[in-house]
Amino acid sequence: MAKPEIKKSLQQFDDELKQLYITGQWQYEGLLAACIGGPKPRGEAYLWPWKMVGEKLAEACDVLEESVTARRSLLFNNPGVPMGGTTHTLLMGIQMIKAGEIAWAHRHTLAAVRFVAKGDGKVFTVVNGEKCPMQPNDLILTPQWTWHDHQNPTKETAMWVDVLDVPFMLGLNQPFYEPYPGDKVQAVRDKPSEHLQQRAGWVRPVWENSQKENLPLRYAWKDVEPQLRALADQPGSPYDGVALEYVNPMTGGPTLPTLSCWIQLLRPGEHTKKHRHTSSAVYFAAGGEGTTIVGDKALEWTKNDCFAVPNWAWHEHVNRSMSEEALLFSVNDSPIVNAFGHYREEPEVSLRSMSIPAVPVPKSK
Ligand code: GTQ
Ligand code: FE2
Repeated sequence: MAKPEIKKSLQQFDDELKQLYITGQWQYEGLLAACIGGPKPRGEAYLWPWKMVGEKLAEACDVLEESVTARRSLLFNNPGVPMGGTTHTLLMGIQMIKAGEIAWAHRHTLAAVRFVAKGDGKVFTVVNGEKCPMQPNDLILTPQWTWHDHQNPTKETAMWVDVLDVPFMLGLNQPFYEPYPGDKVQAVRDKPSEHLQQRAGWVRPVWENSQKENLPLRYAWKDVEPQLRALADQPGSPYDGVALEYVNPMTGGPTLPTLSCWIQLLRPGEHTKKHRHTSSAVYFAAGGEGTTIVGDKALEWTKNDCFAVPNWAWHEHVNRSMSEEALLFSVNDSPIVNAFGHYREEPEVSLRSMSIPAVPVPKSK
């Protein structure tokens, strides 16, 4: 059979396709390049020092007169994430609320967590009518589409770390937002029998269906700290030290569908082994001083510093002090990565890989 006459060159054909908003797979150079050799870490290892952020927050208190519905929150943009975000999925910031102020009630599809840096327990966030006191190191959840307002009836400025799944949610184009109708603040559940938090506890009413979403709302430091202390003599994770995940007791799963929160104790002089994983994380130094080495960059942190560890970047943590403990609060996107079975870690999967201590048996004589 005679070969059909070639009427146009491949180049001409590709140009024609382009006019029609089509690309031939052979032209899709970016796809192959992106896949070969695995992910390039998205964003940079970057640190926002408290020394600078604290000054800017103080200025924000003057410039932004009332926190109102526009929260007085300084949000950290990773210089390597042009779309905006502290990592490619997570947004971290520090929010400050002056004495007597109210951050108005609203809700959004973005999920958020708050880790308290300054507050005396009379400061509170209301979540779906539940009053959640905010004491240092308390973790308060405002899950997706829950009403929330923040109030500071004290005489002191309060502040906390905000972490939201903003870049992930905007990537999926799922933003919805509503101000609370009619008032600055939402109605509060005042009957103890209608409080939500204990419905996530050891016992629950037999006549109610158990709600798995939006519970619990508060992890009080007074409950978490003793657990952390009690586990401090264990070997811990070789990569993360004595790291605890804030679990959802209703599902047994992560803190929120998109966010996993961790509290991590590095013992004096502890230097963890180096690893990398497909989840990204944002950190808040809650105490002590240390260095997190990410690739060839050393992030030196002290209390109230925030930093980002991009996904698939090699990293290790060091407690620089030989006498003091260091405490890191962090939030990672492993629930998103895990939801589709994409969690990978090198040199080994360390999460949930070790056995619980064995049943003690007396030594034979
Ligand atoms: O406190 O409700 O940092 O809605 C960003 C968005 C805080 C909040 C942020 C928010 C909030
Ligand atoms: Fe909000």
